[in-house]
Amino acid sequence: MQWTRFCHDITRTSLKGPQQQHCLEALAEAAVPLAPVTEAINTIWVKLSQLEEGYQPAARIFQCATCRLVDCQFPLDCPVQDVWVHEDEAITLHCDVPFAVPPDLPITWMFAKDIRTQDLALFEELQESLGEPPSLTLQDPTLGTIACRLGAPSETLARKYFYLNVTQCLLPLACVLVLAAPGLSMPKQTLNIFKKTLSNTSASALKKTSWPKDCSELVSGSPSGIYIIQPTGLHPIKVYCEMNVTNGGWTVIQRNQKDTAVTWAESWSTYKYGFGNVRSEYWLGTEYIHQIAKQKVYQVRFVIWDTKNNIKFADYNLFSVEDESHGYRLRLGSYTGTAGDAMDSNNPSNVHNNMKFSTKDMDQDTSRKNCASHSGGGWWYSACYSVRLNFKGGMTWGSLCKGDCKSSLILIKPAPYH
Ligand SMILES: [Ca+2]
Repeated sequence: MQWTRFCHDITRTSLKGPQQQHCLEALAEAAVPLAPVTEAINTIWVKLSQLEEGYQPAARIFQCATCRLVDCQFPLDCPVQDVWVHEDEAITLHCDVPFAVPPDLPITWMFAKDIRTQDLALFEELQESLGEPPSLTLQDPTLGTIACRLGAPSETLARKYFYLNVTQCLLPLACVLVLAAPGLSMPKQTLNIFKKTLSNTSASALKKTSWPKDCSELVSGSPSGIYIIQPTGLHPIKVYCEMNVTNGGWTVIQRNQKDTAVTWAESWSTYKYGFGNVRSEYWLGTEYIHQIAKQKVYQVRFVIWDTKNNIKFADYNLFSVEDESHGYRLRLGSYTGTAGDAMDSNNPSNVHNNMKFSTKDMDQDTSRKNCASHSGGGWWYSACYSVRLNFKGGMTWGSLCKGDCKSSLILIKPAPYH
């Protein structure tokens, strides 16, 4: 039973011990007035089990210790996100959540020094000063956790946590946090972490960061791995950069394997902001893909491992995704490659180029039925597909491998000038 595992993780005692018993009783008691919580806990466990990089076991325990309250109805507010502070760089954190926030919803930013936790009792509230965003100066470089709470303290709607890693703050430097909340005026929608010298502490000296806008802007010679990028107008996001193939600089927007634990059967909003583990299977987020690809002229490479694990690829010399109001419609240029031009077939019933994105709760395909419900995952469905990569249990790429492709990878980077 899930609760048994829960309580064992929380109490670290034997399965028959009194603490374990107490924990189980508390969970049972908490579940009575909140029947959907059990379901929420199960959902969260599945999601958390998919998240490893940047998510701490201790945080999971705290998280799950409080899941019997109302806080975790929205699984996406659960994971802790690492925030790295580098010299002369600033980070912008958004307290955004994948659902509409009422304009009068109270927002509280909080900070817990030196600890990595999701226990709100340990946080200090950061007071907003009149006329400017609330801020916190860290006198000494320190670790800590930043929390954003949406809703009244007695009735929390959602929380987000950011773990501040300032290990790269050098001693003569201090970190200043400038806080803001969603649903308010633009300057208040974000939390900015600035780093500056002690001799230059005026707020006007705060400097905007310059994270790479995509993986192609990483320093030459950088290895493949996880990086923070910040597309223009967006908060920093974590992505995997593929730096080894074809001159590197590729931003990985999708990765999947036949035996993935990810179901891929997610909602529109989950696809919008992404899911999975950047080190293994993941979807970067339809909105983020759109935001990255609108910065410059991009190309895309689909990499497919076929049934026999041969690597095939399909390049399109142009790649863009329209904005959400246009359904995240896909636009591809002309094809070269070894996998076959399966995204842009001549058959209108299974073409993907120029199609809107569809999920099980957002049918924008050209079929009478709901392709995403019927065929799974979220994709640029027509009626319905010749390519199905966002799928658990074997992907499809045209006639190359039908439901038994081993792995897939979708990479984008700025197109070379011709
Ligand atoms: Ca339809």
